[in-house]
Amino acid sequence: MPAAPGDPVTGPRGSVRALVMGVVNVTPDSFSDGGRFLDPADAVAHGRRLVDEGADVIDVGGESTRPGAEPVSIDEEIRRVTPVIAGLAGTVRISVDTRHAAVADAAVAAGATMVNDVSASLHETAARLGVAWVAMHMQGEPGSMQADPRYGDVVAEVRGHLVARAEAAVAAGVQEVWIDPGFGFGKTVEHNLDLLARLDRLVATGWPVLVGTSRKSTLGRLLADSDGTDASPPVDDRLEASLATATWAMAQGAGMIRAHDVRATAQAARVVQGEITK
Ligand code: HH2
Repeated sequence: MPAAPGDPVTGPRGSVRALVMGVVNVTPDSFSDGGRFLDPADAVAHGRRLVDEGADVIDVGGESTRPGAEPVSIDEEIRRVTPVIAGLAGTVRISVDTRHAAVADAAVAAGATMVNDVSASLHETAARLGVAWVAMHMQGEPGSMQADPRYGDVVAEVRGHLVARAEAAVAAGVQEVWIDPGFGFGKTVEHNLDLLARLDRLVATGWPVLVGTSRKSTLGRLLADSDGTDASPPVDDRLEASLATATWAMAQGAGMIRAHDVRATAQAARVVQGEITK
């Protein structure tokens, strides 16, 4: 039996609102907010701002996983994330965005209660630490994943992989498991759109689904196509597509949306749920 998602928010008509995971990247090179929150005080202030804007969870990351990103040492990743997690813990639920068990250990010691794992391999660490675990699908490694991603049936393959990882996590003792199709992680624009179109197939597994399309390059392509300019807008000018895809995902039954633009995403979540009635 899939684990229940954490703290669902129920609306006046009994509908369940999708949770909003706000992103705080303590990195010099993240594709969207790289270099803006390298100072822990700035990162904590940004996290608090996102909580005020309606974030239910703050996802703190110390390593960019954008295509071609430079790897960071474990020590450096720990040095980046732990003061920020400690500064935010107690005010909001914290997840740590990491592929490394040692970083997860340090992050949980600092106050994180969820491991957001783009490698989908840290289930035993999450079980040992007694925290929630996100299994995200990625084909390949960040350095080369966009070189030539290939699938027979992308929806079936991602679904099968995530269900197997979720079952392994429960067998290892993880109490709360989320699955995430990993938009942009070893996928072409067409793969991403197929996964989005058939998100209901992931939701139908019964595992709570996390979706992160926010500001990604596929959305830049869609916006360029939609206004006929053929020019992809800059990352911080992709709000319409981020909200459109987040709203679609919520309507398909996604339980949590990972977003940079938290105020607008949280408002969209309340609208979808029917909390706003006038
Ligand atoms: N996307 C990114 C990072 N972590 N985690 C999950 N579960 N799902 C995602 O789609 C996802 C993720 C990439 O976005 P960002 O953190 O803004 O960029 P970067 O990897 O460059 O730090």
